[in-house]
Amino acid sequence: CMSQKRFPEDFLWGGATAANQVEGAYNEGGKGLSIFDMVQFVPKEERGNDIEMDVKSKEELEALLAGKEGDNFPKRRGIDFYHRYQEDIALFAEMGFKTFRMSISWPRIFPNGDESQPNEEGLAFYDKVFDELLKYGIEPLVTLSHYEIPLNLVQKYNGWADRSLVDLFVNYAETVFTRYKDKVKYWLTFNEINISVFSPYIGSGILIDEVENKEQAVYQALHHQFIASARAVKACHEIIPNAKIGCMLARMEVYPETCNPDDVLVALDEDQKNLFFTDVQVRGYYPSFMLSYFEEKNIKLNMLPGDEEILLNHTVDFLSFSYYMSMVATANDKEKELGNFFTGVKNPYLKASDWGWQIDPKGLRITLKKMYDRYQVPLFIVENGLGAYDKMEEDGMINDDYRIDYLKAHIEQMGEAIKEGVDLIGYTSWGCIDLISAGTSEMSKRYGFIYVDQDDYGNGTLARKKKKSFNWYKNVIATNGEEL
Ligand code: P53
Repeated sequence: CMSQKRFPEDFLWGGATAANQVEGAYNEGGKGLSIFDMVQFVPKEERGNDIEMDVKSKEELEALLAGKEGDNFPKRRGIDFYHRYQEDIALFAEMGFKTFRMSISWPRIFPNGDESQPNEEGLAFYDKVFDELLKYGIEPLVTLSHYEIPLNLVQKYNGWADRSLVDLFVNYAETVFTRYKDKVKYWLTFNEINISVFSPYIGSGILIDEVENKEQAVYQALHHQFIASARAVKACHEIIPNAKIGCMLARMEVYPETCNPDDVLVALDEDQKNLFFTDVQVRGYYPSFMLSYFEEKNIKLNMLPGDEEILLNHTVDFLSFSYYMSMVATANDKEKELGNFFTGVKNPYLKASDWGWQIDPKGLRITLKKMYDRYQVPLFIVENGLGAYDKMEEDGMINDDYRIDYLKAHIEQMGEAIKEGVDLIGYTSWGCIDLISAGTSEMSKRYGFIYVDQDDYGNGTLARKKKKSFNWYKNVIATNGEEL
């Protein structure tokens, strides 16, 4: 084949997870409760197409803490990565991973979030995980906060709504930078920092019914997170001079439903509201369209002297993002047709997953080109993949050709984007090992190359098994993306 090589030699292939979805052992090793330990599994028959992750009031939280018969909190058990990380990492190494994205659970390090001294047992656990990765030459890529806010900070401060969390977070970040400075070179601050707009509890630890002006509280909390993120960037650069630290956005590529300028404008507005987050974290200041939006909505951000300088002086080294699907925006007040978290309108040119997520590989290329045009910093895809029901055949095989098709099509478009000049430094597919879904707490929504024997109720042996996609991805990495 004469085609020009697509992926750079040092391209970081790998897979991604988060502590809250894999570790389990929620009350072992001195760990405190985190926000997602309080979210229950709700069967599809009751949940419908809604994604509802939020605890909304003190009352609701108290009731959850008191517990009742039949409670099912899947994130408390995860897939038992806490005890099985050696086996799992050996499988990642077998696939040839260059990098493994994971998160540190903040309440493993500071169980209540506001202690003066860290929990040594928690720190020691991640030492073991990083050592295991480095043993195989796998570079850890570590998210500081992936929906793992210590629950005590919710109870005491209503989460990021309170500025106190900035110092507490920076202290946590400095603690782990100092501890792991010789082991971890790639860091991310907040996972999908824009999620707070949809889910204030999961994104910012806010019990939304406890505040008067909801939007005000969410954007104030986000301001605190921007400041905390910028200060973490500063600390990272000081403590680990050869490290790279990035931001992380749930990217929502949005198309206008038609070429009617009204639709185009609505789509543009949605796009700006999504890129607002990376505007702040990559460019270092609030974009004017957002300041106008705040004014129109009578949102008054409380900024302290020095905040603007912090944002401007400590921008990220690279931009990372998740990409699963694209959206369609319309100026018409149409009925929401899709079982989709974010958007109402169906794209007639695309197929959707069993969860209504519209599969769009070219959308990934579009988004890569658009973001690289806008920011001119290295890009890193740290989540992408297909949530699907997998079936184990009688011979024990899991033939996930649909997953291979999805990943192949997306990687192809990444290659095209690189050929077209985009600086893409890595790709970690989401849920490289089956894990608990963030949105629905299902185990049966699977993303992995590795199957985990567990159902939505925690039944199963937790045994790991390679799916068909395992060897496929292994070959993708071995050929540096040339053979798909
Ligand atoms: P699940 C919604 C839409 C896009 C990304 O999601 C999202 C969500 C939240 O559900 O979150 C990211 O597990 C997130 C991961 C999550 C993954 O997407 O609902 O960073 O923690 O697991 C997939 O299928």
